Amino acid sequence: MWGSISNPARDIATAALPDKVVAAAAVAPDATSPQPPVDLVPHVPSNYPHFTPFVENVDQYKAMYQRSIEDPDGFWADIASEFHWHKKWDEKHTSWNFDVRNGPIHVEWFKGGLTNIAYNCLDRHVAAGRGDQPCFLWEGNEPKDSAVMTYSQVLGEVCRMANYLRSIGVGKGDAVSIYMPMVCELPIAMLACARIGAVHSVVFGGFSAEALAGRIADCKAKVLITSSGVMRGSKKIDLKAIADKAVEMAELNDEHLVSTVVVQEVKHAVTREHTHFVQGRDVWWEDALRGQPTEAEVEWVEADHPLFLLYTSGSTGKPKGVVHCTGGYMVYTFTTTKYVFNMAPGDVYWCTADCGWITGHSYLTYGPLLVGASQVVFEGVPTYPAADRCWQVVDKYKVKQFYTAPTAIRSLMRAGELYVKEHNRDSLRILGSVGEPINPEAWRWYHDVVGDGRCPIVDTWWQTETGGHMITPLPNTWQQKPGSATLPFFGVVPVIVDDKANELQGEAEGMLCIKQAWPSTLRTVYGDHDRYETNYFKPFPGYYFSGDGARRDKDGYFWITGRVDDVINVSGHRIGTAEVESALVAHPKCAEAAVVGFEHAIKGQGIYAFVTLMEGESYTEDLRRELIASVRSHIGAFAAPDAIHWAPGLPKTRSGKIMRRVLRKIASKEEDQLGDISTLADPSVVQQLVDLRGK
Ligand code: 6R9
Repeated sequence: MWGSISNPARDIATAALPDKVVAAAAVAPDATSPQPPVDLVPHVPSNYPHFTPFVENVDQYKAMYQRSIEDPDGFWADIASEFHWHKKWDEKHTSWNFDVRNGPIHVEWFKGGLTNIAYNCLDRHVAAGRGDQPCFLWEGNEPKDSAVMTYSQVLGEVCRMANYLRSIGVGKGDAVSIYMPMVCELPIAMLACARIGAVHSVVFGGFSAEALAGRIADCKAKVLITSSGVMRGSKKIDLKAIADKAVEMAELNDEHLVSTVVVQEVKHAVTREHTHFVQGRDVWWEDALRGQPTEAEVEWVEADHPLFLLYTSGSTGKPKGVVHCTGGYMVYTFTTTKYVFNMAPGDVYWCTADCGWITGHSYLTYGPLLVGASQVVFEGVPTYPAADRCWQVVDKYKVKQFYTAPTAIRSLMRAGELYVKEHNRDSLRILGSVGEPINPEAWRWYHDVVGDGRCPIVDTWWQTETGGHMITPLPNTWQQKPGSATLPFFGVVPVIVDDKANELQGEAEGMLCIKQAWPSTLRTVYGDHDRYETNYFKPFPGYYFSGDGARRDKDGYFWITGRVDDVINVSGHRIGTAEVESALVAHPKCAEAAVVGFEHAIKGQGIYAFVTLMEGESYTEDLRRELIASVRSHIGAFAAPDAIHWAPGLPKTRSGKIMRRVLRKIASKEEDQLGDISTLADPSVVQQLVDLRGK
């Protein structure tokens, strides 16, 4: 059965696939080819009668999947042929080593090929006559503010920005930092970098000056593109003031950084008159682009030329600059966008993520434009001015695919059904979830209330490092189970391993690893290939280690159980406990800090900090506030601890290692389930901590 297409009625699916993919997928694999770990559930007849999936059933999926992992060169080349390549890739274009025991880790896709992702996102569609189609449907923080930009208009603006960047000496391989709110100029700036082969580094607008400074300095950005300000709900944020401070801090150690700051004016937040401007260094976006032609030469880059770096938190040290490269990332984000959201050109799609995170890169700036969708770019928050904002916007633009995070779903669920029911939502076809495990209760509410039971849910598991969806349902192709990300996408070979890197078969629970390279595999950690190998490939030799735990059930479905390292997932944002700890310890009155996650009804996980003060300092509310402020200024408001627990001492082993397991139990009030604490150097600290709870 594996490898054959059993359903003959697949005309629609076939129409949506490159012919060669379908034809080759129908060829049964030989006996020596990798076999699926367990059999999959049979396809259950459709629950969604009005919905026709591109991949019609599980058998067709299996055939395509099988080919994708056995013949990656052929499978992905067929899809890549849909794009414009200035020079075609070599016949055998992939090569990788995922095993540290066999030498340096390296990954190559579309070797020999030259292309440009911005060209494929924009020029290709304009050339095909889609220039007048809306590309961005911008929806401001206030419901009265909105704007539409067509593909031609976006292309024109991208070219003008590209020309300007070139005029100030930015070229192939140079890093550009971007620190902006969700205005169309943000993806435009990203695409302008891509057009000239510059490497963008977007920093989420919620990060503090210090966090931005670290990211500017690490990649040695020549230019910073920012905005005057932003309204977040009813709060005004002076982004430029933060950016100024960041540039100053970054330059303390290296005066050759940022030579130009481009400032885009967000009039409804902070006007020009109220923006601090550094003569000779700063330039207004409008002035920079004035007189620049709306056409710009394309920089054709090698498929493995870096497209961007994006900083993400890990369990140790400072955030890592994850590097993604052009060709593989382009083909993979396109393919996942197309199949996971069942998206056709012209579909109206809305992803609520910010471009500061990977979801905004892959499923806002790049994937949907590669498909040719019209997409909502939303500046605001889901609960402003009221908790019905999302559904009002869905109706306004007739959104077909909606993609958001469980934390948003839970907060809207709490606001109540009435907000949803006030709006009709009949344009919706697919509902996506990303960022953290979705609890079955939120899943059901999303499915039954938001989608009126008509829309399949795609619970997509992936990471900054993976660039695109890894384990995800294909909508209406197989049966869903609330809370499970279900099955691997094409080209992805997930395995569950035990502590000793043994692969576990069948039903199993353990560490989630990936066995072979997929097109958008991260290529390195910027400036630190050793760290790349140590973090991702050394923990379980032979595999990429995700940092997540997972369980595989009897039907082969994957259930992500959450991070197994010291990373906390707060509202879908990854925060390293080490980063929060060092922000706390930076306060002169803090001697030591230990941070753990705890279950939070809305955010998924909250941040719980145990703090030991310097000798002679006392516990006060003011100090608690100062400690939280320290985290806000070192990282950003989104990383502020939810709880500070005073700790005269921390539970440590005799070798001085903090036992976080014990702290987690205390944070979640489960000290009756501490287990064996006999290895603690001083077991009495546990009772002291319990006594100080809530103090
Ligand atoms: C895309 C993104 C990655 C971490 C990842 C995991 C968690 C993301 C998930 C999920 C369960 C899902 N995660 N999607 N857990 N189910 N559908 O969020 O990237 O910010 O790098 O975070 O998020 O723990 O390891 P990133």
